[in-house]
Amino acid sequence: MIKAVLFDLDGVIVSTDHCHYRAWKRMADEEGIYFDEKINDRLRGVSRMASLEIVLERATRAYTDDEKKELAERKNGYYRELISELTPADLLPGAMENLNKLKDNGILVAVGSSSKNTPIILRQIGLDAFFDAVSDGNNITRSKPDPEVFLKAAEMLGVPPAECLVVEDADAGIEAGRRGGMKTLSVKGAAGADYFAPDLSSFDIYEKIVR
Ligand code: B16
Ligand code: MG
Repeated sequence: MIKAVLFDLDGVIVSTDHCHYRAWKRMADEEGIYFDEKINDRLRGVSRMASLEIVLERATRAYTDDEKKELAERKNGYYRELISELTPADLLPGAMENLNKLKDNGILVAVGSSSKNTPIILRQIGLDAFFDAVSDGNNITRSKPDPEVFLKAAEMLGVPPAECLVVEDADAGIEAGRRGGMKTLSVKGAAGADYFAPDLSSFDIYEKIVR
């Protein structure tokens, strides 16, 4: 029944949360905008410009569109500096084991990420040639919770959505998978999924769901 597994990147395969946090925090501090970990949690799975709008909820003045573009670019520059230090050791526990087991059993694997930095992150963690398809922030016009990123991944693989499983750490990502007509597995407590796992180190996707 399940022929392909579509993995979210940030929070499922690798954790760049702290990199996003430090980059947004540096930009917000420079602008005198209050920002903390709790606000950062709301940015999980959300596109860069939508994230900026959340950060700017605490701003004390309005920003023009050009200024917003500059703020997003500045944050991304800081973020790029931080992710340039990622290595394969930053893969989240259980991610590689699950990916290898699925592949070894003939299941297709893809990335479905909101991040425009997906190609850089995959290169840093040594997985740039691993996946059967990569759908990311560079090939979509609508961000999660819209299903576009996962529908494009399924299309690249040539697998009907109903035969795909989406693995996500964000509520927006689970909603995207569901709206795309896919089965969903939540890690780290994302809400609304068909299946739940605390993290991938204690969960064998092939044995528990696919097989
Ligand atoms: P970028 P995912 C998402 O990745 C992150 O969770 C989210 O925090 C970030 O704002 C978004 O990518 C866009 O990232 O600025 O690199 O394009 O969880 O969908 O893999
Ligand atoms: Mg994520």
